[in-house]
Amino acid sequence: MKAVPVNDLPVSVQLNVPDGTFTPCIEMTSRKVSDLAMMFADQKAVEDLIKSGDPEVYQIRYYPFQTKNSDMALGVTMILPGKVGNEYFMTKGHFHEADNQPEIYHCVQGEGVLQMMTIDGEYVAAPWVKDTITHIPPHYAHRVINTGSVPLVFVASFHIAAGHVYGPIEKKGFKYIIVEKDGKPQEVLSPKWA
Ligand code: S6P
Ligand code: ZN
Repeated sequence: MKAVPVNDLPVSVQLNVPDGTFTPCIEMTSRKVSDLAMMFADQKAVEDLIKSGDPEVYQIRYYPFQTKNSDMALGVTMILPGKVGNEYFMTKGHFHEADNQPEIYHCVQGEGVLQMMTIDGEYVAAPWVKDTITHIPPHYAHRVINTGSVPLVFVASFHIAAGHVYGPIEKKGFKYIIVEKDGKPQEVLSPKWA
């Protein structure tokens, strides 16, 4: 993530909820199916989607509020509606590098699930609708899944010092995956944990 000059003055940005954009914004990252290839259970579906144009799964917009002695940051994520095979579009998911770093997520549009899990596999899933706000304590990896038909947009507040660790989730994923069954989202044990 980009570093910015220290600014001790108040800063406001203006959020456009429907598409998760805000102004001004320091950095935008787009993740496609190929960036998340190892995260989905159905590898044949991953290959087919990549061949047919590698669709975008989500966008993250970031603003670091770095002052002389504080380091809050804002991240707004917009996850498109869609599926890989029967598994819904989702974020990669990560642990924080610093083990005393929590985070607050606020779902401002859409519906889905926030999965949280410790390195020992202690798992909690929070069902999400518009205006659900969740505190993610330190030590819990976190991933958001869009189970709805419109873009899911959520606002994250965290410290820049939190950092990101993707490795353990890339290898083992979360204990459960969320798939569509009979037109509805269903939580099933991940093949990587079976
Ligand atoms: C940062 C915060 C979010 C995520 C974003 C994308 O700590 O949790 O801004 O970075 O939702 O998820 P991921 O797993 O691709 O970083
Ligand atoms: Zn985080």
